[in-house]
Amino acid sequence: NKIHFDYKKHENDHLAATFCGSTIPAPFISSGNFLTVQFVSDLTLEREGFNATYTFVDMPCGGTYNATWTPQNTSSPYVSNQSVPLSTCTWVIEAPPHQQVKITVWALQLHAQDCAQNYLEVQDLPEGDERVHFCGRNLTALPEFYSSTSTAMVVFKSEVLNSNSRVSFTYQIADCNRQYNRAFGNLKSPGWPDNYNDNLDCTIILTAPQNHAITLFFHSFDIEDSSNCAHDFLEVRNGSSRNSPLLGKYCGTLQPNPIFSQNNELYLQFKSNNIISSHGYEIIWASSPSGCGGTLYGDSGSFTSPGYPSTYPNNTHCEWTLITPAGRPVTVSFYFISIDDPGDCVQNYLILYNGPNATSPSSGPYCGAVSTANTFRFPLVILKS
Ligand SMILES: [Ca+2]
Repeated sequence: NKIHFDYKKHENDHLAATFCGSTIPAPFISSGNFLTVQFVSDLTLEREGFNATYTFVDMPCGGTYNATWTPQNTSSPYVSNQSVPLSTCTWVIEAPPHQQVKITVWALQLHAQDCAQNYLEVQDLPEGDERVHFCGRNLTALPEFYSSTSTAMVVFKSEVLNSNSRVSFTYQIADCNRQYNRAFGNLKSPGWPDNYNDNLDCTIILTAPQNHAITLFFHSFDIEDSSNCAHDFLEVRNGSSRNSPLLGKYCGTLQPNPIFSQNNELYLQFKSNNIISSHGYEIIWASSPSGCGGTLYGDSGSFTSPGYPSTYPNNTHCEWTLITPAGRPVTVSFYFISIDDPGDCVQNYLILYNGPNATSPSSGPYCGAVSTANTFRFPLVILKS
């Protein structure tokens, strides 16, 4: 028979402690304004159980807040000439159903570089696709965070709270505009997997690291079909503005071919008119210095060699690392390969590794022309020509 003390709002959050026997547990302080206590007993032996008292305490920071369309600020308290020992502050930011939360961290100082004791973490609740973790020395790049669910959680952990250890951020309901400064991610139409709304005009700007080129792979696509895509459409431009060269304008249900950018920026615009909506889109994007490959992140997706369905160029070296959010094994299926090689797969080949790098056990190399369904549980895929 045991008691769980749990500062969680949803399954899979933080289990704080489990107790049984007759030793009285020490007082427990939650990190936010919620605490779940679970009492479980089995089929045998009955005892008195437990009694407990609870009260609130003034915490230095954290709590549950409702996001509004107007940005609101919150901070850890400013402590000027003393140090307050601190463990964790947790903010839970809730948006209305079917909306997302936008978090903008505009100041972050950490007491020490020990990443286990001093960090800022922002993630979806319950745990979804999005999670960012800041610690150590490099705190200059603080990208905006958009939740994929209607709730975001901000955790600030620090050994002490003082003028050199603090965080300030803004939270609000996210509109459909996005600006991502990172190497890879997923894009879903607003409301996904439900239909998108009418009268949307959303701008999405992808900025990968310098010298990277971006690839967009369309995983699902269903936008109201109309002549010249005049009603609803997704436009992709090679650059960072509305005036950048147009790479494609898409609508209907035909899945667009992958898009290979020429530099590290892509500008997407998604527009819907005032009548008829569809399912929308799900896009996986990756980037790398070689113009192909990169990290592919998500529950499921698809990817191709560079230029596909045209031919790949000579001197290709692409490495894709496949990561699933829950850390489950990755399954890769090939329906078609056409890689020209004299036959020994030494110069031109596709190879898979069952681990994070090329020292892991491999499958392949493969070359030639094959059109059978081959399935692998390997997360690293390399194409060389
Ligand atoms: Ca429409």
